[in-house]
Amino acid sequence: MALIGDKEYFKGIGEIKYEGRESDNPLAYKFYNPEQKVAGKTMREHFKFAMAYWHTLCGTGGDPFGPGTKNFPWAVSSDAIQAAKDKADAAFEFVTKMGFDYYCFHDFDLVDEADSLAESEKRIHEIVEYLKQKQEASGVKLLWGTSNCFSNPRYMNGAASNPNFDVVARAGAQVKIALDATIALNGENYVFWGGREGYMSLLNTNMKLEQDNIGRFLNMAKDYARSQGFKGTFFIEPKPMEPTKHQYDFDCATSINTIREYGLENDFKLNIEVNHATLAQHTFQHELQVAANAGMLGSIDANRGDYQNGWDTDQFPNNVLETAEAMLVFLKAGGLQGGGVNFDAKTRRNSTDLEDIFLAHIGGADTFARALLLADEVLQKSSYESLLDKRYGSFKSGKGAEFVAGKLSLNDLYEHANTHGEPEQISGKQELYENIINQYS
Ligand code: XLS
Ligand code: NI
Ligand code: NI
Repeated sequence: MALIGDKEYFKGIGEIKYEGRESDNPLAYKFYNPEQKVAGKTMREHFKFAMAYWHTLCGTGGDPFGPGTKNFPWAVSSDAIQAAKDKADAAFEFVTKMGFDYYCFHDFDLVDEADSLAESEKRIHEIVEYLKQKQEASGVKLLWGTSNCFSNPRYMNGAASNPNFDVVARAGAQVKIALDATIALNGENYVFWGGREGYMSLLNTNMKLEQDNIGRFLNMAKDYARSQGFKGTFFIEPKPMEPTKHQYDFDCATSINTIREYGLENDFKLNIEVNHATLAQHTFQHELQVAANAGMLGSIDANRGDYQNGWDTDQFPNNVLETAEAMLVFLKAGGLQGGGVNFDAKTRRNSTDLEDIFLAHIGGADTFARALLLADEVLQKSSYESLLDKRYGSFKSGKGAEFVAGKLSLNDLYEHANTHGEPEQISGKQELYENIINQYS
């Protein structure tokens, strides 16, 4: 591990290896075997696991009731650039030790925002040069970049949807700088999560203008990035609420409408987060399927919520059966288009050992790996596919096939119904499907 010199942050932890489910080494993969092939691709290729800079390096555990609890040894320098370099060293040491290939960031995860736009841009340039060297030395790549246009108080009324043009322009400048950074680092994708793009009360909101402004803004960003040679995919990351009451990118279906309404369908796909899906009262697999149906299954933010409360708790994935249902959709859709599986997840406030960050990511990777293996077995060995096929068998021949081919009129349906009597009762067999998933777990 040539990268890591005397400045090792995660001391006593070496490279995390696959040891199989019999291993009792907590710092080893039990199911994630990067080179193992599943459905024609290695697990490494299927997942493209990524570390989220914001949670892993910046999130010290503060909540509305108290400050951070975690003392990160890379967060000590009072010099912004030095602190940013220390953080980058810790980031690359972590990703390398995990055996992951990717990381993701917001602009101001990399380095603290300065007092002026010009100084902030200078800082970003400096840290991007440093990251370039780190990428080259380690082979670690940038899955996506994004811009934090929601934390600074100037964005309290939104960024691209702000009622004040000056703020919209400021957000534009920030996105331009973040795009430049992403392109300079060969970022494979660029994400728009609509932080405060939404509203709290319709009384003071011109929704039509705000949404049209978002459409204009996204088109400008896309045109600029393309003019700079960016070849990757743009993602919208849906979320129904938090921080605003009504977010404009509520869920996948809503975001697909935004993409189509503003003519972005050739450049944009979706980045789907588990906890955002459940906040929208959907399942994660539902959201993946909606995206896949539109050819927009781009990337995943892996985490999970909590059954007993209703906010974005961003916990690490650990529910194999639920993830397996998602992996069924994932495999049948042929995987992700351009993106990967980014752990947008944080350890709990009282998980204060540096080791916990490793344990959390190992658990997340193992959950996805085990779920992928389970889903693949179900598709290969069980009657699942044939059951599903049989359920829709009436559309394969006769009038059903003509209906699917668009050859029937409403009158034809009327004739058919009149000559066929009461339709036979056919069970949906949900419990049988559920038992099959269980059988292969
Ligand atoms: C917040 C979002 C955010 C995006 C990136 O809920 O998940 O972290 O992934 O801006
Ligand atoms: Ni996210
Ligand atoms: Ni989130």
